[in-house]
Amino acid sequence: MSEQVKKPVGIMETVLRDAHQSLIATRMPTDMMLPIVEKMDKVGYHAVECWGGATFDASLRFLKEDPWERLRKLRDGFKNTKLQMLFRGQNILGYRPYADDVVENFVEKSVANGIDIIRIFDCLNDLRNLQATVDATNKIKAREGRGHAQIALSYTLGDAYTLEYWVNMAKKIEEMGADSICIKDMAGLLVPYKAAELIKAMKEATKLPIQLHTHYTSGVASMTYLKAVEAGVDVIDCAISPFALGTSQPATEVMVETFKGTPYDTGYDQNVLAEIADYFRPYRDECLASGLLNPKVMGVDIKTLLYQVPGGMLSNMVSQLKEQNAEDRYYDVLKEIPEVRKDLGEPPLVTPSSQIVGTQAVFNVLMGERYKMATKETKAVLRGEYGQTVKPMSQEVIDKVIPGEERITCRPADLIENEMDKLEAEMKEWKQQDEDVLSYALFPQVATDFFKYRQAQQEKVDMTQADTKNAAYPV
Ligand SMILES: [Mn+2]
Repeated sequence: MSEQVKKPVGIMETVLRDAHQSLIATRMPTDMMLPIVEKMDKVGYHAVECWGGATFDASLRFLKEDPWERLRKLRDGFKNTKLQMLFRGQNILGYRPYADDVVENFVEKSVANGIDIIRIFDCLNDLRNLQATVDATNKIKAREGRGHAQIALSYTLGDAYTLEYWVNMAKKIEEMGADSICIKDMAGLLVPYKAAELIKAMKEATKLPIQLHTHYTSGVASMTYLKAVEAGVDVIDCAISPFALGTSQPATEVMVETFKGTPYDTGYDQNVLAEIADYFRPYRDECLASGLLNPKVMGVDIKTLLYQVPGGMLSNMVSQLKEQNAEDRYYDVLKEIPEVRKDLGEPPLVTPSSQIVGTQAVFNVLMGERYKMATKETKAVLRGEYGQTVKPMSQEVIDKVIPGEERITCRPADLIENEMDKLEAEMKEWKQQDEDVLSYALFPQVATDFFKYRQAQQEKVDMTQADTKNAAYPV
């Protein structure tokens, strides 16, 4: 590119979603967010990610907040900035596949309450699991002129994941009617020169804008962004410095400064960014002091690159081994993880496939025989209930774990009947807004507990008398 041609890179700010999900278990309350919204709205971010992922679950479960209410308040404050959410394809924001009517309804309500851009991913990169969400978004776009469907490819390494694989996926995404593509590198596996190669090849294959999402876990992320931007990536995901680095994203201010005076100059005002950082810094200190932010997650974890296992999955595995008094088997399990992943068709390791592969690897090692016991989820993956994997699954393992059982090859949601009416009937005594049905659909127990809490609050129950531990609120 000649020095004269300007191509400012966009930044999506993640502090209101992924940054606090990655560093402080998604515990930032709405009250912490609202006072800084007006300032954040002045930056000119490409978008602010503020919803979806674990924020929905954590709001209801731990913060006793209505996530829909949070979204409406943020929408009120952000007058000029696009709001983005993360959506797990057919699993929406939950952990099981839902019928298409729930997916469509959720997309409708997300946009109606303030979301502009929906980033949709599938843990197997099975694009069929993303079509219903893309279609629902496009329907709104045709009707109202707003709504943007971004398909995210879960980035991973392995024999099947060649440059051709990613390029073909980019072409298919364009055909599906998505508005943009994201490369979602949840474990920080994408190294700088590979990123340049990947972005260049994908930009040649598609006209769609490409956004890059990574985590600082392995320590290479800001260099990866530099090479990706030089190769033509359109948007990068960053977090304001007090909630950047470690298991979070590269720091916004650092990337802004890096590209200053180059064709990629963001044009953002460092003074405004500094004020935003000043606002969040005392909260970071508070999180450190309370232990909510563990300094351990702020370092470089090079094991991520060595074993290609996301950090969260490693810590899960360690706690599972601890429970079984089998911490000495750590390295055996680490060796078993890629084997299980291969047996299951070499999927990316991202929620929920990461938990499925990790737990099965622990079982295989501790039982002394591979697949002597298989989890419910491993069986479901082998039956095809999560979708199609990039490589075939091991026939030997299929024969051992689900002998003689029927396997499905269709889009899994084709077998799920519409369920909105049934869900609404189940929860109608608590319904105060249409969105409540969707909260209930995703987390039936947690949402019901929240509805009880909400009702108790509205009826001015003395909360000191409420048995919050057992979610019992005297009404
Ligand atoms: Mn992420």
